[in-house]
Amino acid sequence: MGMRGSKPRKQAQVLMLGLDGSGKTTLLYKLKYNESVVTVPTVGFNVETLETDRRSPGLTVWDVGGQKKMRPHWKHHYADTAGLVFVVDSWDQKRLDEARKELHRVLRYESLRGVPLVVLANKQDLQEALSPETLCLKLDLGTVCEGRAWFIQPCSATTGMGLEEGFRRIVYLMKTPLKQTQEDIKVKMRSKGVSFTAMRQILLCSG
Ligand SMILES: Nc1nc2c(ncn2[C@@H]2O[C@H](COP(=O)(O)OP(=O)(O)OP(=O)(O)O)[C@@H](O)[C@H]2O)c(=O)[nH]1
Ligand SMILES: [Mg+2]
Repeated sequence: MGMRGSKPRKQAQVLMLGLDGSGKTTLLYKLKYNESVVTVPTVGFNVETLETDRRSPGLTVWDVGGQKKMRPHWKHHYADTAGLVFVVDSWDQKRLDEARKELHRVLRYESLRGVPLVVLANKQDLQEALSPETLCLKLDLGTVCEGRAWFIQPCSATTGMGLEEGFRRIVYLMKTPLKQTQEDIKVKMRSKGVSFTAMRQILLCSG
């Protein structure tokens, strides 16, 4: 409850989806409590609030189970979603095609039109994890993200690397018009020394 005279903080709903085992629940609890929890496959969903800076809305994050039998329930969460986070296991190349199909299916929903997307390229602590640039191409983000602000963030739910950046990024995308986010991403890529070809591929992806 807000103090007398102070406005209650706005909350924005972030929906976190991804295949079973991609690491959604692990990363949610790492972010919230900085703890490495032992998870079981989520049946239903977990919901947690995350603090943000004072000028941004707080986040209510819905982590919905990703097993095949859970996926028909994803759509029940679309209506009030302000930002979408899709978690991918960057190590599990065998299931990338399945992840691509599910992501594309989600993004086709009319109620998610224009909702910003952050793809979390999780499990980067594992050797042979695919890079975000490779994942961007394999997930065919270029075609599917047209007209949508999006970003791909490497991370590890085990070490915590990249998690805060990923959620800061979704807050930023939710607040900023599409054209400006594309310009900012170009500048950021250049400053990180991303090669011209890789940058072109990524920016072609971002439409
Ligand atoms: N090495 C490594 N393992 C991870 C990482 N994130 C999650 N895991 C492991 O991956 C397994 C699945 O993690 P969960 O968080 O339960 O996956 P989930 O996406 O919530 O799965 P569902 O609830 O079934 O949708 C667990 O054994 C985690 O310890 C990571 O960044 N690195
Ligand atoms: Mg889970």
